[in-house]
Amino acid sequence: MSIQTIATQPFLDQKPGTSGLRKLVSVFQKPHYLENFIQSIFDSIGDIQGQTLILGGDGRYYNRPAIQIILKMAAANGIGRIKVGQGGILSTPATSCVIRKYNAFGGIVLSASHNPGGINGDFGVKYNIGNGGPAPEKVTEAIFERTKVIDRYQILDASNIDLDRIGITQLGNMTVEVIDSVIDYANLMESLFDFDRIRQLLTGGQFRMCMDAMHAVTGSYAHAIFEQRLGAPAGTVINGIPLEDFGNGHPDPNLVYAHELVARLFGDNAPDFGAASDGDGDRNMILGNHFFVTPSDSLAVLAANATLVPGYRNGLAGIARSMPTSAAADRVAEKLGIDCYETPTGWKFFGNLLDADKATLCGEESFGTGSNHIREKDGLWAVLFWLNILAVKQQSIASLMQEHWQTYGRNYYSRHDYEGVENDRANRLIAGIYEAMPTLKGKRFGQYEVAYGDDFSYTDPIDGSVSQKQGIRIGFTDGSRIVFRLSGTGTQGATLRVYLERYEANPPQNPVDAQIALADLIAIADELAQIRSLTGMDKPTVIT
Ligand code: G16
Repeated sequence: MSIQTIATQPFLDQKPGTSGLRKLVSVFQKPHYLENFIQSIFDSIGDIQGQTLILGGDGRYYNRPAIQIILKMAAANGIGRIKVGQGGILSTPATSCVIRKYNAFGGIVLSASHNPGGINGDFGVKYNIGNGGPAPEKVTEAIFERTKVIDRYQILDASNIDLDRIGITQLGNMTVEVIDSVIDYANLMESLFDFDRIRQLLTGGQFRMCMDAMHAVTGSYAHAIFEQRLGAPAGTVINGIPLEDFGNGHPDPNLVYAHELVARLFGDNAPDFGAASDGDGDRNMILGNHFFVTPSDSLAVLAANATLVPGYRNGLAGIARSMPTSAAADRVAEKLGIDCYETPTGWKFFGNLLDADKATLCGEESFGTGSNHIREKDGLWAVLFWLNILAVKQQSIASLMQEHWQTYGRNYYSRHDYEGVENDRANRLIAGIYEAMPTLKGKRFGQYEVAYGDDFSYTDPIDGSVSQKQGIRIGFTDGSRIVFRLSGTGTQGATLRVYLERYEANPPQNPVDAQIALADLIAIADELAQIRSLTGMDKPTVIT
C-alpha cells in the first residue's frame, strides 16, 4: 500500500452552502471533484495527524464509493483512526452523537439531507467539528479558500474495506473501525426519555402512531427504537428500508413530500400521531389526527413542556431559534423567564450557544428541532420528545395545541417556497426589495403599516463573529412580519422562501387555517416583491 500524490486543478464551485457542499451526483463523480473537496477539508481543519474521525452518510447513491475514497485519503493524510457506520450508514444526529461520545476530532457526513437522491439526484459532504456540530463559517470559509488553490491530493493505493462487517481493519497506518450505526444513538435516546412510559403509550392499544422514514436513513433507527426497544406494533414504521434513491421520493418531511403519511393522518380512521424525517434523519414533521404542527409551534410546545421529560427535568437554560422561525418560542421563554436567541438560518449558528450553555433547546422553521444532547438537529429525538409529553399528558395533539395557544396566543405562520426559479430572476426580485426598502417605513398596505425593513445581521454573543445579509425582514406595526430569503441548500436554480407570520393574543377556540389568517400578508408579499410576475409562477411550489 503506497501513498499516491495526485496532481489536480481547482474547481471554482466548491463553496459550502447552508449545510455543506451539495451538488448533483454527476458533479461529485467528475474526476477529482470529491477528492479535491476532501483534501481541502483535511488541509483546513488543523493538525489531524493521528486523530480520530467519524465517517458515515445517509446511504444515498454514491455513499459507498465516496466512503471508500475518503477512507483511503484519510489514511494517506495521517489520520490515526476512523470509525465508520456499518454499510457506510450514520444519520446526521448519530454522527454528532458518536463524535461526542468518542471525543473524536471531527466527522464527515455524506448527505444532501432532504434533497432527492439516486443517480440523477444530489450528493453532499459536510464537515462537523469536535463538538459534534456543523463546522462554523470560519472553517467552511477556510475550506472554500483551499478549494480555490488546491493542486494535489493524497490517496492510499489500497483495496476497498468491507463496510458491512463490524470490526477493525488496518488501512496503511490508519485503523478503520466499522461500528454499529444505531446503538450509541439509541442508548442516548433512552437516557433522555421515559421509555417505560412511552412503551405503555405505544403498547396500550389506545394510541396509534405512524412513523414515515421516507426510505431514508432513519428507517434503521426508527425500527430499532420504536418497534424493538419500545414495542410498537410491526408496521408502525413505514417506508423503513433505506434506499439509494429514497424510492424515487423526495425525502423532505413536509406536507407536500410526505404525502403518504399526510394521507393517513388526514384520512379515515387516522392514527393519533404521525411523524416523518428526512434523508439524513435530522429533520422532523409532527402530525396529529387531522392536525399539522408547524415546526415553530413544535419548538414552543417542547419548551413549554420540557420539565415533563427526564432529560430536561431541571428546566432550560434558554431557547434559540433561527430568524425566520416564528416567535412562538419567544413567548414561552418570556413566561419561563429565560432568554430566547434569534440566529441566522443554519444549525451551525446554535453551536456556540449550546456549548456555552446559553440555550438548551433550539429550533428552525425548516422542520429542525434539537437540544444540547448533540450539536445537530435531531428528527427522532423530536418524535420521542412529543411521545414522552403525550404519554404524560394523555391528550390528543389537537387539544394540546389548543391549550398552548389559549395560554400563549398563536403565531399564525407559513412558509411559501418557489423552487427552481432562474437565478437572474431571483436576484432581480431580491434587488427590487432592497431598492424599495428605504421608502417602506410608514407605508400602509390595507390595515398593515410597515414598522421597519432591514437585512438581518447577527453578532454571535459568544465569539463576536458577525454574519450579514441573512434575510430581508419587513416588520409591521402590529408585530406581523414577512421575511424573504434565497435558500442556501438548493442545487438547481434558486429557491425563494417567503416566511409569513402574524400574532393573535386571543385566538378562537376553533383553529383558523393559517393560509386564511395570513391571506392579507400573502397578498402584501406579492405586491412588495412582485413574486408572481418576476418568478413567472402563479403559486408557490411548496407551502408549509
Ligand atoms: C439545512 C440547515 C438548516 C436550514 C435548512 C434550510 O438543513 O442545516 O439549518 O434551516 O438547511 O436552509 P435553506 O433555507 O438555506 O435551504 P438540512 O436538513 O438541509 O441540513
